[in-house]
Amino acid sequence: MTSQFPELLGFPDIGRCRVMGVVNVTPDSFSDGGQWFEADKAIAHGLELFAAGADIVDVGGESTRPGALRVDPAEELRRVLPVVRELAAAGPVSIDTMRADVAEAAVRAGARLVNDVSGGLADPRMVPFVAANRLPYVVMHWRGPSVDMQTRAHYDDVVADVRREIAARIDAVLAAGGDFRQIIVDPGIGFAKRPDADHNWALLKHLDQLAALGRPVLVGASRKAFLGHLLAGPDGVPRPPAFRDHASSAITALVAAAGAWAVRVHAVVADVDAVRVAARWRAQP
Ligand code: PMM
Repeated sequence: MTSQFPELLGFPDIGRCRVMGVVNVTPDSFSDGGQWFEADKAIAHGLELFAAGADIVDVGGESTRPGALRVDPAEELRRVLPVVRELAAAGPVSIDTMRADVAEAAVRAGARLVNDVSGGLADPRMVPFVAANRLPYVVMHWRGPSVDMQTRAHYDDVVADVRREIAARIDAVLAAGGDFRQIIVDPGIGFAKRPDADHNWALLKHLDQLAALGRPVLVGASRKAFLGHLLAGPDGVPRPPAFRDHASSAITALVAAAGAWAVRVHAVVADVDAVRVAARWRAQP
């Protein structure tokens, strides 16, 4: 990947990979389910992430773990809005949602980036909304709802297939009148990707193929199942999510050195150092 990030509306280049800290206002996320389900706890956690050096805090009210069912839209709004409003006063906030109504309310409450794991496929009103408002918009690779997404983890060539499917979603944003410079792409680590196959590793190793689409790349690998699988003990039992942070930071260093625009992570502190190491690494001729 090149040393400069492509221009992104609303987010000037800071010369290194950004750290996006995660606040899941959900009872059931795989990584931190229930810990930040109450608004005051979620807000306190988001403020801690900013204090620890997060460049962006990503607030979500719907779990997308494999097998998860959709949350009711009114409940999703109830979960995220007070948290977005409070955190947006402290720093840049992104809203992690597949719903245009939730995105719109969150943007009104101060969110500056829309992170849609469905890449606009889940809600037909999402792409027209972000396009009309020229909002920075994460287009993640997605093949359908979490409830049975792992049944769709079939690829001829995972890197080429994911790239082609993301390119189609970029085209959808442009066809709706959107701006190329508002788009961020994301390979969707763990989404219709098998933890015991090459899928996630191939995408991470070949991020340059995704970057060749001409847009900044966001990577969300933190605590995901492929790391639990890698770090399984001699009994073959996957390492639990709470014990995957060192491996997550190692991924941060690797993808930041490879030119990722941002990493979406849970633990933040080590990742903040990792992106600085990677920036220095990249600066060295
Ligand atoms: N992963 C999760 C949720 N939102 N958003 C983006 N852009 N990329 C991701 O990989 C991603 C995401 C699921 O992880 P979590 O349950 O720990 O939030």
